[in-house]
Amino acid sequence: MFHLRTCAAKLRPLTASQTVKTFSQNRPAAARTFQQIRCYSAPVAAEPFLSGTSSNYVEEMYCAWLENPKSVHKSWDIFFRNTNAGAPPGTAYQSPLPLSRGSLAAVAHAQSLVEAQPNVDKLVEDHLAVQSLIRAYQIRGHHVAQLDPLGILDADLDSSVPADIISSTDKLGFYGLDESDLDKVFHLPTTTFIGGQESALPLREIIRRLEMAYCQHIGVEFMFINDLEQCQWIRQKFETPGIMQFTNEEKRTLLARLVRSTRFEEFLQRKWSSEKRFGLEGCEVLIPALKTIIDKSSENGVDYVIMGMPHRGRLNVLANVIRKELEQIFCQFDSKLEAADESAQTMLSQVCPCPNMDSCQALFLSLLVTSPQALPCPQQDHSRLPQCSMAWRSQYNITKMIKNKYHDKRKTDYRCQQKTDWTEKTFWIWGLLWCLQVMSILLHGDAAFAGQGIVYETFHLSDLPSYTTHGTVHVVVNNQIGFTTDPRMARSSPYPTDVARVVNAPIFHVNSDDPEAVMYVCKVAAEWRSTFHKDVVVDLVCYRRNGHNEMDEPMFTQPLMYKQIRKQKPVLQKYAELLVSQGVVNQPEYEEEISKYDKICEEAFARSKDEKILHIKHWLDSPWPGFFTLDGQPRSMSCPSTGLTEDILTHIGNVASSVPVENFTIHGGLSRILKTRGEMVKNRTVDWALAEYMAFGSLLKEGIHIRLSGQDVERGTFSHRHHVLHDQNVDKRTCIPMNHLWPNQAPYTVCNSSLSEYGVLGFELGFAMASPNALVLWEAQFGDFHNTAQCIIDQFICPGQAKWVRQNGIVLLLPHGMEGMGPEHSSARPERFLQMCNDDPDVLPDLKEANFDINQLYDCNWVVVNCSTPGNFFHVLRRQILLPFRKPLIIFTPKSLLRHPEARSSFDEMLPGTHFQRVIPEDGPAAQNPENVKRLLFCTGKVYYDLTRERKARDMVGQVAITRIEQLSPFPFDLLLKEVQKYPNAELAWCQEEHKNQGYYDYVKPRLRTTISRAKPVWYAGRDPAAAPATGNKKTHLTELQRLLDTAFDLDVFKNFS
Ligand SMILES: Cc1ncc(C[n+]2csc(CCOP(=O)(O)OP(=O)(O)O)c2C)c(N)n1
Ligand SMILES: [Mg+2]
Repeated sequence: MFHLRTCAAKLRPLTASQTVKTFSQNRPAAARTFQQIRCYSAPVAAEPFLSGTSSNYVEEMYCAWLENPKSVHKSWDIFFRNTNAGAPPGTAYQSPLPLSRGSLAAVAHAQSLVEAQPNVDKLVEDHLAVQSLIRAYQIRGHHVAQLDPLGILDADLDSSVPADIISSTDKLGFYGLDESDLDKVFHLPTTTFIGGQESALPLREIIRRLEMAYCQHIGVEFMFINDLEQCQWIRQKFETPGIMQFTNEEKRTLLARLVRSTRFEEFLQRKWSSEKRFGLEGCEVLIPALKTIIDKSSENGVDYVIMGMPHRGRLNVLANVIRKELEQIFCQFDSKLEAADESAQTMLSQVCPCPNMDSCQALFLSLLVTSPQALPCPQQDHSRLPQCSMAWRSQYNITKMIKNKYHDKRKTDYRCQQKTDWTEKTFWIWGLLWCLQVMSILLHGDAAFAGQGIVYETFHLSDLPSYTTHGTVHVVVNNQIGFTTDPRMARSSPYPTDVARVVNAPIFHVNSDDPEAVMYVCKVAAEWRSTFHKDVVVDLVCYRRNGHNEMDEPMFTQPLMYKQIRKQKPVLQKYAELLVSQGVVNQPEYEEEISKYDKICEEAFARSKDEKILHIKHWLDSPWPGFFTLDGQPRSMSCPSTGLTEDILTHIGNVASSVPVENFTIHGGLSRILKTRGEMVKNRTVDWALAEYMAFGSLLKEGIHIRLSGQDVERGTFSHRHHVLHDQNVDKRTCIPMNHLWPNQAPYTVCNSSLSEYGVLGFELGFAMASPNALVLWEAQFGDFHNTAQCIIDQFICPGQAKWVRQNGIVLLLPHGMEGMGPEHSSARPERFLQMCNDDPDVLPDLKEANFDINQLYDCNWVVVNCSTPGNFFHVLRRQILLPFRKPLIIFTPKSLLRHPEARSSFDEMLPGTHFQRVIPEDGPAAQNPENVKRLLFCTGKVYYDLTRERKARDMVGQVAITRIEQLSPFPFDLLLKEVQKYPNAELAWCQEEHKNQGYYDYVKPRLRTTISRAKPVWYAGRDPAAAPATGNKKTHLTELQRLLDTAFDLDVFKNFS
């Protein structure tokens, strides 16, 4: 388990005569060029050994020799001179030609020179070996870096030393070198900066400097990056001799920050020793690390940082990075604290502006914290708090939300600046500016970083044009344990951070007991982000001084590790001793710093006792200014008509059926589709795609940014949408007609996503959170696949307002319908969404209440609809924005109805004064003579069309009424009561195409019964219960469908059950 140390320290120091200066050519490092130019003279180029890597090496030396003949070894100097003078290929080494033919004296002179030089083959090999050796350190040096502060573990889970790292002199043999070569001088390749101003060094010094760069307390993983400029940038940052220097002032600041971090945890431990707080002890360096990243980024133009983090050290980050008032934090521990705000059940989402950052004045920090355990929940018995429930998943869900919050902030702020040209091009120029100002930092635990697949999913979003944040700085609190699980049982990759390699993010592992090394890598990470706008990872290799929480006994499971931890001197103490020994601070100054901060904590603690009420809104960052009243209430409790004028409908329809740019050739099939659209517009009708167009286009006119994201949404999985046109003759030339609708419209973003539901839905949720003035829609390819994003739905969308104290108007479009497409492409699982609705099935609300429908919407946790007409789909999309508050909207969208000739709506259903119909009542012959109706069938969605066809075929239009419930939740009790009362002689049945244990039945039945005070039964016509959502056999599908229709229209079928 102990690292073998490399041998450089044991190697003899250089003697004065061997100092590198002797070999210096005083060529500035910057003069080196990375672009190699083939520039040998013809004879040199023709030398037989000049092939492969050796040719690069000799070429480089040749260039150096041309600049300054003394810069290369004497032997090479002679060789180049000879070959330049005309030595034929292959002969220059063995018997060089005389410099001047015919002169015996010259022949003899040249001969003596050749005899004086060493075996040139060996020389070339040695130089190549040294090049390989340098490269080996760059690639694998981190494996031997001393990363574990405890000195007993291996951060890469491997105690062996790679064969090509020189851990003892006998390993020189790996390169065909031996001890006698240690004092030979070697020319340095351009791919290293260890020389500083020197271009050649003795081997001994080369190894020593490589060790200094790669094998101390920093392990740099970067050689997988396939961009030369980026690799050179990193090499320069870590290899340049003496680059890691700190001024005394910087050292004192670092010490002061460590004092705060450490003493804060100690204070909490003293005051609330029996509370679980998931303290930072063992990684106190996190606080100065974050502050360094923020400071450095701020210097580079960042003025808004959005941070996401898990449980570990959360209070400390709030106190010492966000600078949340200490009394506000301390009062959370008071179990008598009352919640002032509605819905404030848990103190989960803590986001706050921070106007008084000490490090940069205009900096605002938003912190999203995720786990309920770090802060005690008011009105809850702490001892029974669920163990970290979903903290982990939350952490990564937050990842995407953060990324989107960032993304959307760019757009909304851009709009605030009243930029009117919303073309994609200008947007991206602004995007580049924004990436200088807004940045995200994500914190992770080691076990979760390696284990949670969402980390991989979001890394893959990091460079996609519509999802990038232009570089997130990831900080891993790598305490080398996950709860009680040893990393060797928790991951198969060497490091917990290996997942970041897929996006070429550099990874800086650092021993967190070396605070200066930590500050240095944080500084480099921030610079990387501001230089390349890409992700970067800082892996703080640390330990966890206590158990998983303060109540846990770690010795049960990690006895040896914890014996070592007990002996471990805290990092603050170590660093203070170092600075005292260096004379940077003296002991009294250090002690004063400690007592100053302790006093701050004590005073805040005294003040915290005055806090009696918890105001959740004080912990929130973006309260959607202007959207709510100052009290946080909706500005009204009504919704205007969602209809539009004929002119607007026609204009949008015309753009939707045209190509609004010149010389743009579209596919012939698409021309036909657009032509059909044009005809529909002339006929004043819309199908599904056109209805969506009308809704989006009209909201854009009103300044609402629309973002539609998901797999293949641009064309539409079912090839019905075609929002992005592709020129058939010019590669990658596209046109988005939706962005050509109005002169000053808001932007329309439609983006095909990566094949990730979890990552992408989380991203969109964050987007929707940033502003109420954006309609953000995520479409599943098939509704079935939302299940891979279940955490986002369960933990964020469903309980959003209650748990996170934030409204969110995200829209989920979930293609759904039993159409014989098998068990993976049929069901968006309506039963799951309905089961999570927060209304009480057994309580009939006050139907006489003013604005009953809007109040219902305000009280619900989400809205679930299944529209049967394009017109209603249009209205519900517009209502989502015209409502004075925001709720998530789940829409089960159709597949076959997209092209169903009856699934059309007239403009008349979309004109001013019209609105979304929660229920579409029967309006045929049955409604004319309601007392003749024997059965009132309730249904939702596509099955309506099957039912009406069957009813017509059976000639039962007068006997069976069919009423569509378009808004399933909140349940339209008021309208359904009227429907039931209208048909006094009808028996009631619910008809659905889904299996009985699925679909809507379990949700609808008790609510319908409550509506009619349980006066009648509510029968079921549909498929039998089943485990799978649908059969894979087409014939079985059709048989099942016919059976359910038979039941629906057999007026005697329920007689035996009465
Ligand atoms: C999705 C999920 N799975 C499991 C847990 C339970 N859990 C909470 S913390 C934790 C260990 C996390 O280890 P690590 O990521 O290394 O962070 P550390 O606690 O060591 O800082 C586990 C398994 C959880 N909260 N969420
Ligand atoms: Mg851990």
